[in-house]
Amino acid sequence: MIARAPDELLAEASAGSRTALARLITYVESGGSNQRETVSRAYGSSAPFVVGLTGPPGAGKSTLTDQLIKTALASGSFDGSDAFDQIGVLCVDPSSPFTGGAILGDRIRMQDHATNDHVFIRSMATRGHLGGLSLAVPDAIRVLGAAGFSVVFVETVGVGQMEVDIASAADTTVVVTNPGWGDAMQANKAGLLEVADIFVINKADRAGLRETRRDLEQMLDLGTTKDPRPPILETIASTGAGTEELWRAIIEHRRLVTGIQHDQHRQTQARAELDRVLSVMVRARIAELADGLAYADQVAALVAGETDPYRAAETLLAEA
Ligand SMILES: Nc1nc2c(ncn2[C@@H]2O[C@H](COP(=O)(O)OP(=O)(O)O)[C@@H](O)[C@H]2O)c(=O)[nH]1
Ligand SMILES: [Mg+2]
Repeated sequence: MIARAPDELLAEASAGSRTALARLITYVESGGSNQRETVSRAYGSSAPFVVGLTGPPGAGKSTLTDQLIKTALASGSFDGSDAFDQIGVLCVDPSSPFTGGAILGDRIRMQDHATNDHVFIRSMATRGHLGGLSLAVPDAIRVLGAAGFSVVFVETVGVGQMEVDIASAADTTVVVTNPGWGDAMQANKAGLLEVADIFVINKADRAGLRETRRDLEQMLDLGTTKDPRPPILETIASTGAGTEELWRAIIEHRRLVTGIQHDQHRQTQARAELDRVLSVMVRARIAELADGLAYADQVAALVAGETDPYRAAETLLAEA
């Protein structure tokens, strides 16, 4: 297959071609020169509003996203100032393979929208290049922005470093929990507090709601640095109960980051963007060094007791 040029594909994607859009996202997943070209072409366009939904498998993130899409399409930002008529969804689940059950489930659950002209759903996967999803997801968000999407939902699992990286690309991050998860949340406290702008207790139809709310409140009392304090909402995604309130809370947070917190928000995001790319480039540099003859020499010298690791590293960096 002949590789198409990113600028041509971007023009087609903006004109509504989903095939072109899908190809561009494959470019950013694959790395290399097409990724670079795609990002540099897409970067100047206005960024979409990005809502991250993160939480353990089975918490109800996809079901909730599905409900939020309906609300966003129907209500926009409620006051008529924004209509969100092009919505992107990026599903990131590194724990399940590209064709695995969870993703397939997501596809089926969101099937209503899959055939909807206003919604584009894509599962993201690493294609084995350095940096992987922590670069590909923010890049894909840019591509969607350039193609005219005004809102992008990003679904991620858990709160590892990669999810924190991805969360830093979101404007508003919703952490999805369930009743009965007090202990599980204590274990991840630092990560949750770092990323959450809004907490949701989904499956509010289940037992243990009150205890989970109390645990969350306590966690926020002790550790939140967010201003304003993240609200804790309750939803039953399977029926839609509470999802309009959740969308209102998301819109309210959006108002903050596009309003009085705008400059600070942009600074934070620009730093995070730069740090993500820098860290991938530095790691690539290390991999390159480790592949060379000089590196093998230093390993041999270490084994022979002729140097120490600091001297060895300094020698390698000086020669590079
Ligand atoms: N009882 C109940 N089940 C729910 C609710 N929300 C989602 N589910 C179910 O929980 C399961 C996992 O949902 P899913 O959206 O795939 O979770 P994800 O892995 O976080 O994306 C599905 O069977 C949903 O139908 C809820 O509010 N109440
Ligand atoms: Mg899901």
